[in-house]
Amino acid sequence: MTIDDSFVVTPKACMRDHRCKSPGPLCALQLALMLTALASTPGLAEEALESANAPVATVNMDHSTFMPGEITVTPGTTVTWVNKESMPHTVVDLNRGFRSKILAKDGTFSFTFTNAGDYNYLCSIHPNMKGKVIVKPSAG
Ligand SMILES: [Cu+2]
Repeated sequence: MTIDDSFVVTPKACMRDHRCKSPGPLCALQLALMLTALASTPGLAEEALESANAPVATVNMDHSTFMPGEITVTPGTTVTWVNKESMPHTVVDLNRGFRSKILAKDGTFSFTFTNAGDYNYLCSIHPNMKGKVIVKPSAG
């Protein structure tokens, strides 16, 4: 996966790595443009966040438990569930936003959360095995 350099450059990175073709002011301009995009258009903001950080999180399944059972992420985060045990499990959103196939040992399922909200899910094989993903924009 390639990341557009224009979105990963920060003033600090400029100072440290000299990755910008021109010095400081252009970096500041790029940052300002990015922040403007973040502030004004939610759709672009999500794309920018995704390219800038490509945030990821992992939830393990072991002992018929989602761990962590509750996780808070920012919009654009890709959560990957990993089944650590031989017991088969699934990941099923109660609101049908996502649904994995049956995951054998070492099987994984990923879903990218673009919209803020609470996502309660369970394992359809073991309905008592529940988890929750909370998606909310980071403060500031
Ligand atoms: Cu299960």
